[in-house]
Amino acid sequence: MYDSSERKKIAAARALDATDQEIIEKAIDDGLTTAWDRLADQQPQCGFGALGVCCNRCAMGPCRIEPFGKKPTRGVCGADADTIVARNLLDDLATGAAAHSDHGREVVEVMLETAEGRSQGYQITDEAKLAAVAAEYGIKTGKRKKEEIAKELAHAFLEEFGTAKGKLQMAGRAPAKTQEVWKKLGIVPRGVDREIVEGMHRVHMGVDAEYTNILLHAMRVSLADGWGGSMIATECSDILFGTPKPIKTRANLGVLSKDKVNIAMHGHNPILSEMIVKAAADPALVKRATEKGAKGINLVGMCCTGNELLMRRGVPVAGTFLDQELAIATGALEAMVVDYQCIFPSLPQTASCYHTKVVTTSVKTKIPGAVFKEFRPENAYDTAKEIVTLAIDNFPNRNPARVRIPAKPIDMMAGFSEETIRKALGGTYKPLIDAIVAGKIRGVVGIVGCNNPKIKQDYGHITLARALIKRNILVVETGCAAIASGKNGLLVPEAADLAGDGLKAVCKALGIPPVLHMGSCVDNSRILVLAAHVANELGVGIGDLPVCGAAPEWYSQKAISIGTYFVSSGVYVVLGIPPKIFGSANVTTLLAAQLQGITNACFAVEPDPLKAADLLEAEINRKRAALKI
Ligand code: XCC
Ligand code: SF4
Repeated sequence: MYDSSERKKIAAARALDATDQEIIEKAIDDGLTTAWDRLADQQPQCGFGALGVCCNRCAMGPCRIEPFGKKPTRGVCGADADTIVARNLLDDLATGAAAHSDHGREVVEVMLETAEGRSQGYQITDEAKLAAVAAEYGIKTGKRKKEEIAKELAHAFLEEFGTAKGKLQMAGRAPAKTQEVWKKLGIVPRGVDREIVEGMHRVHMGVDAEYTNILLHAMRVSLADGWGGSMIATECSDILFGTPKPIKTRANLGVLSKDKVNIAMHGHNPILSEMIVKAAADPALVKRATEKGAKGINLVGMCCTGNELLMRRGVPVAGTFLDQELAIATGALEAMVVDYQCIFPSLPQTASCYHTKVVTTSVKTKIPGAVFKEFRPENAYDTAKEIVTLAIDNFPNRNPARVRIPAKPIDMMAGFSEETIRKALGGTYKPLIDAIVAGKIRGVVGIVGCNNPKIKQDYGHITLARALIKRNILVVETGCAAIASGKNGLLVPEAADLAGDGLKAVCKALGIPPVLHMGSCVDNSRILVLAAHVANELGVGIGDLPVCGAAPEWYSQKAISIGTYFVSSGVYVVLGIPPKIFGSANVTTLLAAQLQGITNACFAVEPDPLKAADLLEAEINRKRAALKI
């Protein structure tokens, strides 16, 4: 057991945010085991694994390569460090691309079922976007019913997954010069599923052994994600639920309510969380909540499904990836409802210390100890009502003596879709381009990705964002990075005061924050589209723009795919957590140097966010100089 000053010290080392620290202390007090404790239990972590030189691919293994040039230098099959490291990276990347894309496919399926009248509670909401995207696919719109157009578009989207056309339609959104680079490299993405499956094929023992060839395919898989699966997820979600517009909401664990039924929605796909939002507004359920002694129903989001909800509905967000256990540790949560991705398998165990029920909803994500309520589009609304009822009926089990809710949520603004940004600028990016040419804004950095208990929660995101805006670099964000900024007060227009004079003036004139929340992780596609528009207006490639990316606290395989599609599209990316590649000098050199000569972008690894800011600024200056601005 720790005394109170020890607890404070531990909490301060684990998280940047005071409300998180408060609940970390409570969790320690309550005797919970969290990700931080489990990371400590794992020490020392396997050095072979960390360097990427461990292979467990086939039954002749597991094998590992001695990283310092001694024996063994090859696995049983004869694979060397280059092959093993590259194959492991492709495997991780393909897993991440599959996660984004399978999520995208589910949204398309709901759109199709909705268009055919087979879903319950959904509708086609954004007709303007439907028409615009349909036109890109050559689908006639005119006076046709929105359902007819949506049906045809859904089929066209599904084609992108297993297309026989030989080229992803969505990837045609990239500037010609960028596509030219892909063509030269032979990595034009052909179909979402195809690239992922081919990736799985290539990592099988005895298939691809040449690290450059493996990594080129990894780039192709990532492009099929960013310009395919993820982009389709975003576009289709906008059509179904509306394209985000600027919206105000609040963030941190203080968004939980002491007298209402608290339901946290955690995971990724808006098709579940949107329906829970709808069900929670059902008058019969609101009445039931009061009958159980609550003052109403309080919905909060977590992680990316939280981002989907706050972008479109202004639903308050309880926190990032490392807040999932803390939300339960408040003792104030009646239910945590999840779909998939980034859900700790330990949640039911954490919840068992309180009254909280963990509800799984996807056949793809079952967790021992959770309540499973299968969520299908045909009876989505009924299932959502059942889940909300389950939470309401759990309210009387809350033990007020074990509840602790931090006092103050922080105001934040979100909803900066590409369309919204373009519209705010007057329909073209010329004002942004002018500001960049004039040097008022030096460039743009996308800060994206997760938390990782290996770095103090949110410290990397916030330190980097603050350093960049001070240097007049506009920051756009998605995923848990964006939520971190929300919790830290960077997503309000007043935060412009923290920016350098040039950026500050632009933000004040437009009434926007210096850090723009652009959505969930699949919404990194919004950043790609924005970059494509700007590049097209200038007649250059994305690789020519003073635009960079950073993932200071990433943990997920999805982040590997995201980083790689940015680099493949010409955007330099700095990682705060080292990828498992350092066991191969060749792979490392290719990713951290040689790629620059090909896509005009590469990866860098820099755990110190202030030094990362220096690297990003230097890259922006390099690209500005090449543009002669
Ligand atoms: Fe997951 Fe998307 Fe990472 Fe957050 S940022 S930890 S992937 S929730 Ni996507
Ligand atoms: Fe070992 Fe080769 Fe099998 Fe990997 S694929 S486990 S290196 S034999």
